[in-house]
Amino acid sequence: MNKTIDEAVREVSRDGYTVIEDFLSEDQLRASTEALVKIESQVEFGRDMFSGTRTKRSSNLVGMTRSFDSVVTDERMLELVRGVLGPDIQLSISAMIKIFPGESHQPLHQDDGLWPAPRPHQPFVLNTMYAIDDFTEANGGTTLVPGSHVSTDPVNQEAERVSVAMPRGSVLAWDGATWHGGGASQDDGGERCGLNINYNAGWLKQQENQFVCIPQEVVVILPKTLQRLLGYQTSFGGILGSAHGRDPLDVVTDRVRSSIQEPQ
Ligand SMILES: O=C(O)CCC(=O)C(=O)O
Repeated sequence: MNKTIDEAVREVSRDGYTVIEDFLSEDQLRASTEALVKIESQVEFGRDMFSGTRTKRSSNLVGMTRSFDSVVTDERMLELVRGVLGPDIQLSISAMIKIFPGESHQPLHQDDGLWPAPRPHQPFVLNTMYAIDDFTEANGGTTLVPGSHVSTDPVNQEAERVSVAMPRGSVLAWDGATWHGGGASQDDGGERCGLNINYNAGWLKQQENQFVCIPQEVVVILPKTLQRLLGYQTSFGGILGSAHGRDPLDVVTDRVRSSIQEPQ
């Protein structure tokens, strides 16, 4: 890694984003690459300017395969997420975004605009994009408007964007308030596959409904850190998010176990 997690947290706070090189291990990269090749072969290009007519997307990756578990639960990343959002965090959405040659700039937007909170507000969304290919200005590397996370007004769509160039295995992390968008890709720019894992504060609704996307029979066999990130957790001393006054993970585990034991 080319910086410490503390430095990365400070950059997100100051600039709205950070890039950490050499983040993914060889195993994480191999597993992610292999899984994304399969996933990508099953999806079509988007149909509008926002999703990108030369972009392929797939979401609910955690519901599809176990290949990304070690990335989603990577302790270094969770330290970064907690450093920005505070201790109570969860997974919001897991997705693939692959841009192909000929794509145009995605409109600038803020990812935390899904939650109608007046600005300025504390950071409550922290998004990541892992470079599964090298990201370059030519192949649609993510673009951002530095410092725009503190703006209370919408930025101009013509605002100057910084294009993130980062080698395969790096990760870009940004405050959900930072104005950004997928980059334009030149005809000879090559393809750019990104693994997009987004987190939000544990007290918010998740972008992707993890309780529906991942069957409870699967949830109970996942690593504890992932179970908690999916939302099977409480905060405020066990009050917020409880189930029948209990830890929701205990309730789900008991339910799945008893359904397995009961004769049909
Ligand atoms: O693909 C990218 O680099 C960013 C995509 C993005 O911001 C989005 O689809 O919301």
